[in-house]
Amino acid sequence: MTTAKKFIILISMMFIMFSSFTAMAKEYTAKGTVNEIKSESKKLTISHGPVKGLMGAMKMDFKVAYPEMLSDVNIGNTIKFTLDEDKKGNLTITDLEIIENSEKVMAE
Ligand SMILES: [Cu+2]
Repeated sequence: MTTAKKFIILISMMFIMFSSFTAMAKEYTAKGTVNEIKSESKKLTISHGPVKGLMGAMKMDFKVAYPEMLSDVNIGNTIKFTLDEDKKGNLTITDLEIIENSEKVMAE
């Protein structure tokens, strides 16, 4: 086998591996208001706005990736957060930031 052929096969394999990897985890960005901080279960109850491609506006619990994230927020804070969806459809907040000027995020 020529070096060029080996190289093409290697590139193809890398591409296949990369595409299956990106297909495993999906990421979404959402906005919401913190209703409750559940330290024991590492969850935040959030009234969130519509999440494009995932779900409409509702109030629900989200698990946070790191427990420290729970102390970054206060009840009533409006936050912008990143949701990670794994293969099984489990959602985890992997990043969040408090939005200074709290705007209405729930569709009314
Ligand atoms: Cu929801």
